[in-house]
This record gives sequence, C-alpha cells and structure tokens, in this order.
Amino acid sequence: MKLHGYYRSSTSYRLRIALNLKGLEYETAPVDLLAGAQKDQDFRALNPFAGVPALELDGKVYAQSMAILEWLDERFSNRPLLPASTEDRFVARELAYAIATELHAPLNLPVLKYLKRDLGHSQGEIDTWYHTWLGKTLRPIEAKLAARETGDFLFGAPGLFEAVLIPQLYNARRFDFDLSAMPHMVRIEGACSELPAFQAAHPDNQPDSPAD
Ligand SMILES: N[C@@H](CCC(=O)N[C@@H](CS)C(=O)NCC(=O)O)C(=O)O
Repeated sequence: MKLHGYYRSSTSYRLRIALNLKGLEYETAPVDLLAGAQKDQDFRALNPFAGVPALELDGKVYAQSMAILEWLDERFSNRPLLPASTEDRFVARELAYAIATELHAPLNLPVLKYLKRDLGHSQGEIDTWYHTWLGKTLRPIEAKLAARETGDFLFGAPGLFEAVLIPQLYNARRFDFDLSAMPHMVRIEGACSELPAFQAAHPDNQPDSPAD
C-alpha cells in the first residue's frame, strides 16, 4: 500500500492514524503541497482531485480521506475503526464528519492563501477566521462528549472519531486556538498521544517533515 500525503496535511494524518491502528503496512510517498506538487500533471493523473491523501493498492487509487477511512474499515475488518452497534457508529460518524465536512473546507490551505494574497487580509484577521470556524464546530462536539461523560476515547478504544479529531487539534494548536474550555477533547488527545499508532502518525515523525 502506498500513501501519497504531506506531513502536515490533516487528511493525510487521519489516514496514517487509521492505517497504524489497523496495523497495516504502507509506504509513504510525500507530495510537497507548498511547492504545488499536487497540481503536477503526473499527480493529477493519479488523483484528479489534485490533493492528498491518495492511497494506492493493487493498481487502484483511492481518494477522499473519509471515503478511504470507511473503505479501509470494510476492506480490512480486523481492528474495526467503528463500534459494533448502529447507534454508536452513528455517534462516531456524527462527530467525525462534523470536523471533516464543516472545518476542513474553510481552514484548508488554498482558502487561507486566498484570504491573504487575493483579499489582502492580515495574519491577525486570518487567525480570527480560523478560530471562529474552529470554535463553531469544536464547541458542540465538546458539549456532546461532556453529555456522554466520555472517558479517554469516544468508545473504549480509538477509532474513526479520534483519527479525525487528533489532526484537527494539532492544527488548532498550530494556530494558537484556546482549548482550555474543551477538557474532554484535550483528555482524548492526551490518551491518544500515548499510543504508538498516533505517535508514528504525527507530522513530526514523517519522512518529509523538515529537520528543524
Ligand atoms: N476532501 C478531501 C480534502 C483533501 C484536501 O483538501 N487535502 C489538502 C491537504 S489537507 C490538499 O491536498 N490541498 C491541496 C492544496 O492545498 O492545493 C479529503 O478529505 O481527502
């Protein structure tokens, strides 16, 4: 299996966590998003969405991180990412897709570049934009976790939700978002950070992560 990704891409990070949780071996093929490698003709031929991640297996290319996560869980049914009951699977998806659908688009690199370069917004205004959208989705997720009296993980062991949450919290911290009012998410983050599957998936531990 070959994962085309970028060390700091949250969508690539999701997949690295899931592959590691499932104990699946994969090779990393870095795509330098800052250099625009995702727009190269060769990469577009592989993934017409011109973004990462893209996962190659048996001559096929799989794109769109959430679809890949769900596919991985069906294709490799050992160590499921989703809980057993339909109701619990709904909750895991409800929270994971809130992040994937509501947060990823407004906080994605091309949007931030557009705000800065094309519309001339300052870094301070962009930080406000970033924090506004983060809060809008993370606050209700925190409220749902609190209502469920969630422990270290949403359901006993990390899965789909944690694979999507942890990269988003990594980005939130990069943008100095205040997580002090979100103790449930921070506790889950702490518990995940103890696990080798999450440690190996961390951006700092990727072959394309800069040394300094
Ligand atoms: N919906 C897609 C989004 C993929 C995406 O936007 N990936 C970002 C990195 S996190 C990317 O490749 N952006 C391309 C760019 O910045 O031009 C997915 O979940 O896989």
